[in-house]
Amino acid sequence: MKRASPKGDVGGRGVGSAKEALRQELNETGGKACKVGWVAHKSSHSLKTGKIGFASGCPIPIRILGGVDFGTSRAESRRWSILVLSPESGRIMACLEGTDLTVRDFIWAQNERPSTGLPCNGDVPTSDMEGAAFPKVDLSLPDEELVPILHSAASSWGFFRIFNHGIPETLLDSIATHALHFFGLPSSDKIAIARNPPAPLGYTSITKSATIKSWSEALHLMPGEVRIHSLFQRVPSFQESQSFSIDVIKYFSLVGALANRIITLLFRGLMVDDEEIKLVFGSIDSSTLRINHYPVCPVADLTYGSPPHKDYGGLAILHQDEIGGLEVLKDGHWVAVEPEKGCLIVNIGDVIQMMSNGKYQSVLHRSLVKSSQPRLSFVFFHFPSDDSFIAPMSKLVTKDSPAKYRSFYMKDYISMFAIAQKANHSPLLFFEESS
Ligand SMILES: O=C(O)CCC(=O)C(=O)O
Repeated sequence: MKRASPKGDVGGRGVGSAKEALRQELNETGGKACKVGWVAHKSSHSLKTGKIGFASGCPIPIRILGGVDFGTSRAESRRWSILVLSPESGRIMACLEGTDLTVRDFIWAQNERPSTGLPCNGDVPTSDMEGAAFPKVDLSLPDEELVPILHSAASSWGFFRIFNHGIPETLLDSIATHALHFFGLPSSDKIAIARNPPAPLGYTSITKSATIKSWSEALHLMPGEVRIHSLFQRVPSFQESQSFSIDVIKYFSLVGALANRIITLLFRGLMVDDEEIKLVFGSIDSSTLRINHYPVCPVADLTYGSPPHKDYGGLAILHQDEIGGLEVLKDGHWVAVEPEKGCLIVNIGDVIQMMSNGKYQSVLHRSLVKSSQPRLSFVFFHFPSDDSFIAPMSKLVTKDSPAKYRSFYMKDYISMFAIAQKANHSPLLFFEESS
């Protein structure tokens, strides 16, 4: 195979001939030549005019599909985009614009890849543990029946599915549709609201998250009509921003109430009074919504959409589309959480682990990406407000079960997050009694 230089000398073939060349390749090799084609292009203008180029830095087999004149500017030639083409149709399935990265930047070390996984004790890792029944909870049951069910699910798995949760399917679908339109905008539009940590709101591009090698882009939102409206005003091309904002505001209110109900019932299962929980989780003002978009990935088995992590807030409630990719670590095995229409997925975060004095555990989870389809998920993270005082609940601290954690104000805990993230652990580790 001929490798073209970054200056692009392969001669400006159009999309039609590129598709034809790809089809021919696939025919000749019995469809094994390549799963996806990688090409670089200069700008969306050259894309529109049908000029596509060559691959670079790609560790999997590459086909030269066509050529493009990269112009004379060096800077311009470095701002490549990555296109993923369907081998069947030659159709463009994903386009990551304006990135200096190569696919290689997303590849994890051999022993950290999804197929090798985390502690599997030498067993062959599996994404679906035989006999493991991922808990599923019907929230239409009366509270007194739910208390032991939720207690059992949270104690054994730290993760569970919920249905009959009261959030309309139409609202979930509408948020997903609007979000996909947002992610479909040119990156130059999306980065108008680029998130600048510690600022909590905004867009994170695949480029920005590359230090932790996540094949994902995300939109981070917080409650507050004015806050959300003014954010989207900065993206005029996002024409449905108003209806999206209305959906998001409605969702915050519904999912926030849902999270509070679940947390209250979980703590009832530990004999903790509702009022004590309300003091910490009564408001959703510090909670966030992260909408994750995982584009089609040509090195899906070598990278993650979201690498193994625990959630450091209180409780998370996730909605995923029908593609699937979420996996939870259970007894040393990664278990796939299959998508199920109408269900949401709940997991315990570090703050609830702390308040329950370790009775409920925050569990490692990860999301995988696909080489054939993009995926969308959105996660509501329920955080206590910054001035909340967090401590193991007094009823759960006894002579036989001493406090495992030192108390903290939420703002102090959050301020440790950046340091903790660099060391790849939870800020909770700083507050363990033994440390
Ligand atoms: O998208 C997923 O399946 C998981 C997302 C997640 O864990 C996160 O955003 O923290």
